[in-house]
Parts: sequence; C-alpha cells; structure tokens
Amino acid sequence: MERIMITGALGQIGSELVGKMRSIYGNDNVLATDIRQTADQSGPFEILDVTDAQRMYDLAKDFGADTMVHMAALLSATAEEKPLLAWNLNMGGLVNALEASRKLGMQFFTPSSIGAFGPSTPKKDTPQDTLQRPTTMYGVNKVAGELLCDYYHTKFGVDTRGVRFPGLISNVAQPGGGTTDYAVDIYYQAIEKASYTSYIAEGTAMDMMYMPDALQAIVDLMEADSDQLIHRNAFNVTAMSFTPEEIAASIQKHIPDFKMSYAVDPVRQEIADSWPDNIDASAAKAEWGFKTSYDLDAMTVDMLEKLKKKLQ
Ligand code: AKB
Repeated sequence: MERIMITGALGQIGSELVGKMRSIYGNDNVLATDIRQTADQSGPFEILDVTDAQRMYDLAKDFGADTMVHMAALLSATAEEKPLLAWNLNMGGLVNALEASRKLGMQFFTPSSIGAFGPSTPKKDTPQDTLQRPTTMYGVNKVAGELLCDYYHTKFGVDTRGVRFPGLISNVAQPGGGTTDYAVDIYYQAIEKASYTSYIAEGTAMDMMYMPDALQAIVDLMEADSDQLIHRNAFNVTAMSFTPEEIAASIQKHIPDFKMSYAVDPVRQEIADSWPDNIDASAAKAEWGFKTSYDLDAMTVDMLEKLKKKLQ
C-alpha cells in the first residue's frame, strides 16, 4: 500500500480511516472521496458518486492509486427501508470498485458485516464458514459482495481482502441507518441526559468493536502476507458481544444515575434477532494475527472521556 484511494471517506469508518492511513502512509498518498463535500484539508479529496464507474476509474488512475479501500454503502436499517437503492448503491458501487481495481492492478479492501448471517446461522460462536441465508437486503448485498470479491480474486487475480465487521462504536463520526447504532447513541445521551431509550430489546446480544481496533484490523489485514490468507474476503472479527442492559451497566459504573428504558423498533429488532449473538474470530487470529485492545469496560471509559470533552 503506497497510494490509497478511499470511497465513503466521510462515513462512520471512513472519517477515521482517512486520518489513520494518512498518519501511516503520508497525507498526500491517501485520496479521500465521498458524495458530499468536506472542509477538511488534511490531504487530497474528490467528490465521487460510487455508482459512476468512469469517474471512479479516472480518479484512481489519475491519482496513481495502488490500493482501493471501498467503504461507501448503505447500512442495514436504511437498506431495509430502501431496498432498491441499497442494491444499486451497495452492489453497483462494489462492482465498480472491483472493476477499477482489476483494470489498474490495485489491492482491494471492502468490509462485509455480521449482517451477512441470517436466522438459520448458528447464533453462538458463529463459525467462519457456516450457513449464510440472511433475510435483509443489506445481508443479501453483503453475501453477494463476499462472493464477488472471491470471484475477482480467483478469476482475475485481484488481491481482494475483507472482514465481517460487527457493530462499530466511535466517538468521532456517528453511524447512520444501522441496527447497532444504539450502542453509539447511548454514550452521547448518557452524557447529555443521563438516560437512554433503547430501540433494541433487553437480552439481545450482538457483536461489537471499538473503532481504533477496527481501523487497526483493516491495516493489519491489508499488510498481511497474501500467502497466509485462506478466507481473504470475509474474516469474522469481533471484540465483544453485549446486550443493551450490559452496556447500560458498564455506563452506570461511571454515571451511577444513568437510566435505561426501552421502546423497541420492530424493524431493527427483527434485523438484530436474525444476526448472531457472538461470532468466532479464530480464522482472523490464525491467518493474519487479528487482535483487539478494548473490551466493553475499557471502551466505555474511553468513550465517556472523549465525548465529555467533545460535548463540552
Ligand atoms: C449495521 O448495524 O447495519 C452495521 C453492521 C453491523 O453492519 N453496523
């Protein structure tokens, strides 16, 4: 990785990944692109609608990119509201990014998700290789995407890589339209109001990861020796699994009067119920040394500290 182009650079992951990659590879070597404009001037930025294949190719070529990190996508709850838009954006954007990578010989990363699993997938210690019959448009996109990335590798030799991210929690950019977003929102509201109404029901366990671990995982996988990778496009990765009452209890250790209540959203609850409780990340650990630094309590300490400063 020397010249990196990132799509969806202003999204939840992209907004931090750009900074992380610029700090490692140099500001001028990371081209951030998004459909929206930004005021951030820390390095090159271009407007890009990822459904515009020609512009994506031209930008990568003009920049001399050797790596494509494709992050632009709609998340699970929005994809359920707008399934056709999700298909066109998530699959159209992905195939355009893969084609640009094939033509320009770029290394390629895109995230899959725990959304690639469905109700018939084993819920506990979900294996790396298992049943994947998701019941959401997002999940359909993610499974198709995993297969498409495998195809571009075996058919065309593109160095495609990816992980199945769990819910990601960050104190920089808020997610939008996801099912796991409550686990970010809860920290903001804990500081602002000492209370939170969860749209996910008590007892619903989902995998999660703190953003610094997620960013490191992307860098580590992209830097890993290609010969060591068997599951190159869809590694299970996770740092923790918790229910709404468990994250509330973690917050109460620091904000004792924090109160949790529930107003369950049937759409997002159904999506959450179709996902695993906790996935097994042993293939990622064995094949490229995946590791994490934050568990739930360590993440809570850091989130509350950073958000208190931010919201002051
Ligand atoms: C979502 O909730 O849609 C995402 C995901 C787990 O892929 N955070």
